[in-house]
Amino acid sequence: MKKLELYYFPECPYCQIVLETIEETNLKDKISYYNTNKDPARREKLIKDTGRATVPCLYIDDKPMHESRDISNWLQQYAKEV
Ligand SMILES: N[C@@H](CCC(=O)N[C@@H](CS)C(=O)NCC(=O)O)C(=O)O
Repeated sequence: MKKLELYYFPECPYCQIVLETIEETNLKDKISYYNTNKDPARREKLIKDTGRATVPCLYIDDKPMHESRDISNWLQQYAKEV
């Protein structure tokens, strides 16, 4: 199993796309969630790691992946493997 951490905030439509994919793929309980609007330390980490505060960002074994489409595609592929 990989360590999966989603940096997001619920008002973001791109995050909603990723959250829908998570529902569809039954990966909900396999991911930790950090709301960057409510967690300044996580927001700062995101900026430090990636140079921007843009969400969604999925950390896969501590490596950040941006872009909702890329994240959704990756999750769909991963769900077939676990
Ligand atoms: N192309 C990106 C767009 C993501 C995006 O624009 N996210 C907005 C929230 S809806 C955001 O994080 N804005 C804050 C920022 O860019 O610092 C994706 O599909 O993931």
